[in-house]
Amino acid sequence: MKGYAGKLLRVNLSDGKISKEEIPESMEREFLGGRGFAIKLLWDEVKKVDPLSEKNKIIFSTGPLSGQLLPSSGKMVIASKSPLTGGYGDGNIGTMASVHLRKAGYDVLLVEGKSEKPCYLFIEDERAEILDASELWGKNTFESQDLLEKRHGKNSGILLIGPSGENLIRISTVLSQRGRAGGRPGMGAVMGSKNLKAVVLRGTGSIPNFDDEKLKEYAKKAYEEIKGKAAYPFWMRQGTMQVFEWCNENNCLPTYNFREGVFEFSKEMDGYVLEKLEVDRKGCPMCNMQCGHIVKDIKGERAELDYENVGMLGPNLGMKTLAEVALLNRMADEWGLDAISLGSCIGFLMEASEKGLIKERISWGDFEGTQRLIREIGMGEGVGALMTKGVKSASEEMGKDSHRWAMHVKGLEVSAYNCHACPGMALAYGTSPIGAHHKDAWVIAWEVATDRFSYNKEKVEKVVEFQRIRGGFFESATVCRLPWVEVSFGLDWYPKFLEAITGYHRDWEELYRIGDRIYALIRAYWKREIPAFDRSWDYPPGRWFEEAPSQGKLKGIKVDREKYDQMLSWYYEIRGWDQNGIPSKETLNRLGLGEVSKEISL
Ligand code: PTT
Ligand code: SF4
Repeated sequence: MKGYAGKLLRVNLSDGKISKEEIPESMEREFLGGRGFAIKLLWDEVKKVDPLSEKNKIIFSTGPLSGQLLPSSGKMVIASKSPLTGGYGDGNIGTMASVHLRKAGYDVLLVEGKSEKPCYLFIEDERAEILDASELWGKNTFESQDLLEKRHGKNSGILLIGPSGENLIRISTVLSQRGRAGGRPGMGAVMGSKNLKAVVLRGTGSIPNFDDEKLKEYAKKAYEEIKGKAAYPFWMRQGTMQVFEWCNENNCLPTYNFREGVFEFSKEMDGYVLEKLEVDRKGCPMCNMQCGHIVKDIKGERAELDYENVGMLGPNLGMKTLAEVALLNRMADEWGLDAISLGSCIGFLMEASEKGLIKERISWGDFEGTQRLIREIGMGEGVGALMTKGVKSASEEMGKDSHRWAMHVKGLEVSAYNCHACPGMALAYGTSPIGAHHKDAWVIAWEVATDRFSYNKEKVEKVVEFQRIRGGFFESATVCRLPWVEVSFGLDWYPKFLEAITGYHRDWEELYRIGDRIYALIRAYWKREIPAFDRSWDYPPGRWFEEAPSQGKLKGIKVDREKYDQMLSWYYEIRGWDQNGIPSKETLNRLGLGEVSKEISL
């Protein structure tokens, strides 16, 4: 189909074989790209393997909209069987690597096997080589990025891991461009397990679109429309950090390991403080909403801040200033640790220390102690060894009811929204296809603006609708969703873009169906890889049901378990899944996934 390179580059690090493969047109039609391609490949090729063994594969996947001359299109999905959760895992990263992969003539790069020695991949159009990375191994992501840019030129797309990925710490992510990060469910550890330090991409070709002139015309109008939106000026001032103040006002800020929803030092680290500290701005390719806000941290180093990082490394740990948080964020980036999971792990340790469950003394707001913990977690040493596999595993090891305040779903740590009074958002976390990430259904703003306390079916429908658009469409077309989410850029643009690119008209109904297919296959994947997988995996952490916050206007409120249970049942009904959250035979057949039933014994 037009708009796709139609090619996958397969690199086997065990035997050094590199091959180009055709992507069947049926896969483009049924799975669109990005996450869709990733789950199809994992379903077909990665069965019942240890995620950190050489049998696992890591997929760098783009969609028809990636790398195009269109707003916010420089995105890529990185997916694998997750070493953190044991199920499907992926992340979405904004990077020049996306553009270069497409221009080099590929939609997907798939890496399998394991190199004997540290290596990195260099791909430049037709050329693809596995190169020695011994000089890079052990270096942090900033040093490695510098070195690779020196070697291959600044205009390269570079994806890399830090020392934590090398050390197989399962909360390790993949970094690019000194501050873009993607692959929360341990994608950095998967690269580490393959001795793969980095991927460097350079492409000089063009994407074979159906109608480039139309696309140019659309792009011009679309960029203008975005700039003209009422929300645009404030977005340009604060980016994702505009959410910080809103969260505090609405008691959703993750505070003291999600015990509270409001923070006494919030005025020291909100979007207005960011504006004062900002020294530079950057972002993903092709974007006129550049949301990478760079500040100087407390030691004068540059750090890129986003709301999630600040929420999890700030109030969640009781830090008192944004400059301190910036330093912790910079450390997470250097080590290649996912900042959300890192904040959750450290919050868990602080609470464990307060409760006397570990020997180490680390109190809320202990800035020096937190830096030490980051190093220990990155190395898997000292008390950090407890966190090698994230908070779920740490709480299982610790026992003493600590699972009640280990903030995760399916093993992935909860991102920065406290949901004690947001049952709809709690359901979004519970049913997210990778574990507790907000990316598939950030319903919280809509929920707070409508009726945050109710448990009605409309909320469940909203979760499904958002998952279809965000988790289905944006992750598979593989473009940034923020123009739509943050400045109300019209959704009706996207079928038009797709048609100009592929020459094939797909309306939203069909795009929803593709999203449903992807979701059903991801569900089936969880079930096949974890036979015990059932309804109990779709619940948010115990804390939101059992322990109400003691501060703020919503003190005393918690999620009602029975009512949550009802919402979950509605959710399964809408999706056509059984009451254990497994797609029924009829649903699989309807979505063209009939073959899948056999492998999950339906
Ligand atoms: C994403 C998650 C997020 S989501 C943030 S901040 W956010 C954290 N950023 C980290 C970081 O930085 N350093 C670090 N060491 N760890 C980090 N972990 C966290 O990772 C990001 C933007 C943002 S900023 C968001 S919401 C949107 N996410 C999108 C998405 O998921 N899909 C999509 N189609 N478009 C999106 N647009 C926005 O992209 P994960 P990025 Mg990221 C320093 O990948 O695994 O999903 O985790 O991609 O290039 O950094 O852009 O308030
Ligand atoms: Fe990247 Fe931000 Fe632009 Fe999205 S809005 S493409 S995350 S810079």
